[in-house]
Parts: sequence; C-alpha cells; structure tokens
Amino acid sequence: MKRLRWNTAGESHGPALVAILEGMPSGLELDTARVDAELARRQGGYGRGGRMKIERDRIELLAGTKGGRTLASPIAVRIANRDATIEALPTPRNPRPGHADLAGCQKFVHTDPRAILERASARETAARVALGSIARQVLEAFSIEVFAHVVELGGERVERGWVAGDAAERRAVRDASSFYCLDPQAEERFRAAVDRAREERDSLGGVFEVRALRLPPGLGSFASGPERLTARLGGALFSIPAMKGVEFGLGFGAARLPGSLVHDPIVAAEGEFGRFRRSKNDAGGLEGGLTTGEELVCRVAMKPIPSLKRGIQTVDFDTGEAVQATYQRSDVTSVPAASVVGEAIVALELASAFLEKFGGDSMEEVQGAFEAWRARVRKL
Ligand code: EPS
Repeated sequence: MKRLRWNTAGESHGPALVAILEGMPSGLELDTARVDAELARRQGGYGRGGRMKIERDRIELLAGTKGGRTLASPIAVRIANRDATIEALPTPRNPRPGHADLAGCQKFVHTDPRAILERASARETAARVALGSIARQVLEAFSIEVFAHVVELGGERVERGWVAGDAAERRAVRDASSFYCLDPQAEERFRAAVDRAREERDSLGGVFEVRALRLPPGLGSFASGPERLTARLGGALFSIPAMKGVEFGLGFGAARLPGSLVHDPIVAAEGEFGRFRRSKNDAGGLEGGLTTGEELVCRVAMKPIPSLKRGIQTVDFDTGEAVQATYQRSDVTSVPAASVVGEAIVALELASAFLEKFGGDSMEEVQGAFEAWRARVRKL
C-alpha cells in the first residue's frame, strides 16, 4: 500500500494551483524556503518563454504544520497564478497537434480546446514540484540525495556525465548552469541549439537523468506487479507531460547485450548496509522491483514542446479547412525545467517507498525502525 498519497488541482490560467500530500510523519521540520527555491528552479533554464516572466511561484502553506513542523495531518499548499485570465482567454478554433486538444475534444464531444488545455498544461507540474520538495525532506533526514541533471538537448549530449563525490559541489555546478547540466562545454552547444531553434521558430526536446544516492536496499516490492518500484517510478515519470521514454541503468542497451555483460556481480564488500555489494551498477539500482543499495540511475526522454511559432498543420473546427495551429507563446525548450519536475517526482515516490518500509507516526519512530533494520541487515 502506498504510504504517501497526493493530488493536485488547478487550471493553467485559473486563480491558483493547489495540492495535498497525505501520509507524512509528524515532527519533520519543514524548510519552505527550500520549496520556493525548487519552484524558482522549475521556472528557470535557458529557453523558457514569456509566461515565466509573469509568474513568481511561491507556496502558501495552508495545512499540516504547527511551529514549522509536520503534524501528520494532510499538508495543503497553494501556488497563485499571476496570469489568471481563464475567463477572458479566447477559445482556439483549432486543436493543436501534439497536445491533448483533439483527443480531449473527442472525449468530451465538444470543440473547445481551452476546456482541455487548461488542465493538460504542464503548469500543473509546479504543484508536484512543491510536494516533491516537501517529501524529499524525509529522505534527506536519512542522508538520501535525489539529484537530476540534463544530459541531452536537441541531439547534443554532455560529455561530463556525472560529478562524483561531494553533493554540495555537484549541486553548485548544476545550479550555476543555465541548462542544469554538469558539463560547461555542453552548455555552449545547448545554447547554440536553442538559439537556432528559436530563429527557426521551432522547439527542442532532450534527456535528463535522475539519480538517488545512499538508498538502502530492499525498498519497493516484488510481491505484486504494481508494487514494483520500477513500475512505480516509471509510471510516475511518465505522468509528467511530454515524457516519451524512461530507462533504468543500461535501459534499452540491456536488450542488445548478452546476460554475462548485463548483470551486476555480487561481491563481498563492507558498506553502510552490510557485507554485500554489486561490483558495477548497470541495473541502475533496481532489481526485482527493489532497490539494490546501489545508486538509482534513470534517464527520461522529453519530446519537443508541441506549441511551435512556425505552426503545425491542423484543421479549423468550424470550416474544416487546413490551417496552422494557433500559437500564443511558448518555450523553445523546457528540458531543464522538466529535470526539476523529474527530481521531485522521483523524490515523492522514493519517500513513499521509504516510509512504507520504515513506517511510523513520527520521525522519531521512522528513525528507530530504520536504525533497528540497519543493525540487523549489517549482520546478514
Ligand atoms: C504550457 C504553455 C505555456 C507554458 C506552460 C505550459 O503557458 P501559456 O500558455 O500560459 O503561455 O508557459 O508552462 C507553465 C505555465 C509552467 O508554469 O510551467 C503548456 O501548454 O503546457
């Protein structure tokens, strides 16, 4: 059973986004400045468009804390929309390819794409970043770090794929980058690609990687399909609009190699969680639906934003004539922003899996359960 449950509501140009997170233990000191910093990061990245100049995303904490600490009651947050013009905005007369517009209109049997796009919009991800940023604070109390960075943009790739070692240094490198990547040279290629796409009135997709470090082994379950952590993380990452591929470790590459090269040998090696480790980590930290105790490594492919300045052919609802899709404003790319969303979504799912194993009403109880298990697993 999922320990953390969450939901969001809110239209892209409605008054606000709201979100509720249930299942958090009591006694966690919540850093709301940290949540706002993540929201600001989601708004940033080179290639964002006009809407982000209008919004100033910040959370208003409505429920679930007292004296800055969680109460174990549902946590509720609100993020105001500054562009709250939903009632005044025109009804587009054509459905935009690549969006939910046409299939949504067919589902509800009407010709008002605005009634679909207001909720299908990726604006909703701001609410989930807020919840992820709250949930990850449980993981951080146990030194677990969740970290996402951009590894590809518009067909260009990073060469410096990872910065091992100190978490603060890693974060500093990424946060100084306008593409949230760890490779300053790739940044120049990314910037050139985005500038070119902007000139050509086009848009670009890319790939981001999410890692989680110092996870204990045994989170998740093999007992039933939907409880497998691989399925949960995959489903959660695919719930972000525009995501087209998710792979763990070698991913699709594992399908092209013999088993002797794919599977990670088990070796005797003292570590935080006992005497056993893997000698490499091509599995990306998951086997049998469980964490292995190695780093979680997943990569997520994002399609280019489908709102193009140059337009894409569609059909006018009233006349049936071929027209170019309506364009108001959009981003050239939002892969850096998507990496912030991916990090939050993975943190939410991992925090839930962590609390499922180490349970408890309060942080004190969670701590006790974690330490008791760790003492036992070290003797295995
Ligand atoms: C989006 C279209 C744009 C983006 C929006 C997602 O909004 P608008 O139509 O108001 O210009 O800016 O992203 C956000 C508002 C956000 O906060 O990320 C879409 O169609 O999905």
